[in-house]
Amino acid sequence: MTEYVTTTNSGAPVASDEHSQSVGADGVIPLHDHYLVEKLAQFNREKVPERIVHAKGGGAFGVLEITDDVSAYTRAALFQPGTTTETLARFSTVAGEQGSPDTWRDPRGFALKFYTTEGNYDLVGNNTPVFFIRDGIKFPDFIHSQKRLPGSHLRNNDMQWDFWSLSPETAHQVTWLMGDRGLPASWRHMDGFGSHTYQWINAAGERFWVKYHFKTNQGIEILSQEAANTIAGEDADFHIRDLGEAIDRGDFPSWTLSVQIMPYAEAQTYRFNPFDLTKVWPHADYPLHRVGTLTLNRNPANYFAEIEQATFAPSNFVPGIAASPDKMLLARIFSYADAHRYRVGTNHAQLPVNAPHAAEVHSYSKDGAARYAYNPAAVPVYAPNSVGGPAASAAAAADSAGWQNDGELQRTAATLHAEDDDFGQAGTLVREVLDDAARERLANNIAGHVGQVTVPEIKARALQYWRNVDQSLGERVEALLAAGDIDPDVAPPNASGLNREGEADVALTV
Ligand code: HDE
Repeated sequence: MTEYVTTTNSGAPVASDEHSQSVGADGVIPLHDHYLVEKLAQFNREKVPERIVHAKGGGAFGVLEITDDVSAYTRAALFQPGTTTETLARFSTVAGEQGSPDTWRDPRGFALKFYTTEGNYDLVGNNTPVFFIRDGIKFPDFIHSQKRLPGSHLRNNDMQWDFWSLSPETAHQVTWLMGDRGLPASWRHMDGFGSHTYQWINAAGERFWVKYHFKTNQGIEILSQEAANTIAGEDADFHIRDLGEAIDRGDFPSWTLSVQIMPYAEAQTYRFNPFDLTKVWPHADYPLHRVGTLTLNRNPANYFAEIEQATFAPSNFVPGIAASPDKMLLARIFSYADAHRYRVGTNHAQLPVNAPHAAEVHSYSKDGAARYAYNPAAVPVYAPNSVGGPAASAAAAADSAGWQNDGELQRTAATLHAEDDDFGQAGTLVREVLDDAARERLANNIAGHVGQVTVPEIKARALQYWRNVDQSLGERVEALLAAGDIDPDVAPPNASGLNREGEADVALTV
C-alpha cells in the first residue's frame, strides 16, 4: 500500500497517472490537462548535454585518509597527517558516448573531488601517467580524430592513425593505450594518476613540484582484446556494475596515494621537460613518497544528480596546491569550468554534489539561473565595502604559488631538454618495462588496430611510428600484418599485465 499520493512538481495531488483528461471517454484532450503537459514536457528535458569527452562513466563516494607526513611539502589541510576527507570519484572512458561499452580500448578517467575544509579540491586525472599531446590547442582535433567521421558518423582508424602518425608526441601514451592499461578488467583494478606536474607550497611558502600516483590495492588486472570485445557485446555497463556491486557487498576498493616530489629549482636543469605531459619522471630520479589511502565505500543514491551532474575542475585548487607551467594543465584550467557552465548551468557549484561539504561559501557571485543559495540581505553585493562583507586574504589563499616566467609572446613548441624526444620514453617502456608476454600482447593489439587502416600512406607512416618507438616492435607488428595471424586473445583474462607502474618508472633510468 503506497504511503504517498502522487503530486505535480509543485506538490499538488494528481488524479491519475494512467488517463489523460478528455472530452468524453474517447474525445479530445484539453490543453489545460497541465499534469499531462508537465509529464511530457519534463520528459523531453531529462537530459543535460553529455560530456564531450568522458561521457560514459560511473563513480562512488569514499574517504581519503592521510597516513604519512608530507607537511614539509604542502600546507594543504587535506594532506596533513591523520586528516580524513570525504571524496567523490568518477571513472570513465574517453571517446565513447553515453551508453557505449565500458570495455572499449581507451584511457580511463580517474576524476576525484575532495570536499576539504578549505574548499573543494579536484584532481582530474587518468589511469595513465602521461597524455597524447602537450599543447591543449590540439585537443579538439585529437578528439575529433578519435570520434566519428562527419559523413558516415562512423569511428575510423584512418583518422586515428593519420593524427597519431603526424603527431609523434603521442607515441608514449599510444603505447600505454595499445598495451595492457588500455583494457583494465575493472576500475578497481587500475591505477590512477594526476598526470600533470602540480605545485605544492608548504607553510613557510617553499614550493615543490609533484606528481600524484594512486596505486590500486586490488592489483592490476586486464582484459584481452577478445574478452573485452565479448563483454562489450554482452554488458555495456560492465565496469559500472562491477564497482557498484563490489561496494554493495562491502568489498571497498582502495588505492595508495603517493607523490613524486621535485625540489623547485631542479625543474630548470632536469633531463626531461618536467612540465611535458607526454613524459614521466623516472622513479629512480624521484621516488614515490606515500601520502595516504583512498577508499570508496558508498554508492551514489541517484546517478543523474550525483554522477551525471558532478562537475570536476582542474581549476578547483585549495591553499598549498597550485598549477605548473604545463600548457595542457593551463588550458584545462579554463576549459572544465566553461564546460560545467554550459553543461549543467552557471550555478552548477550549488548542487549538493558540487558544493563544498566541509567549507562555507562567502562569494560575491549572485543570481543566475537556478540560483539556490544566496547571502543574507545584510551582506553587500560588492567589494570593497565598508559594511562588513567578506574580504579577500592573500595569506589565507596562500597566493605565493607561481613561477618565474619571461620572454616574447610566441607560438612555438616547448623547449627541448637534454633527453627530450617523442619516442624515447615509449621505447624504454617497451624494452625495459614490458615482459615478453606484454610485448606480444602490445604487438597484436597494434596490428589489430593498424590492420584496419585502409589508406596505404597512413599505414606506412603508422608502421614507421612503431619502428621509431622500438625497431623490433615495429618489425613484429609488420610481420603480424603480413601473416594476417593477429591473435586478439593473447592475454588470458585478468592476466597480471604490466609490471606495477612503480617498477615501470624505475626501469625508465636511461
Ligand atoms: Fe579532459 N575534459 N581535457 N583531460 N577530462 C573534460 O570537462 C580538456 C585531459 C579528463 O568525470 C571535459 O566536464 C582539455 C587530460 C577527465 O566529469 C572538458 C584538455 C586529462 C574528464 C575537458 C583535456 C583529462 C575530462 C568534458 C586538453 C587527464 C571527465 C566534460 C588541454 C590528465 C571528468 C567536462 C568527469 C573531461 C577538456 C585533456 C581527463 C571538455 C581542453 C590531459 C577524467 O572540459
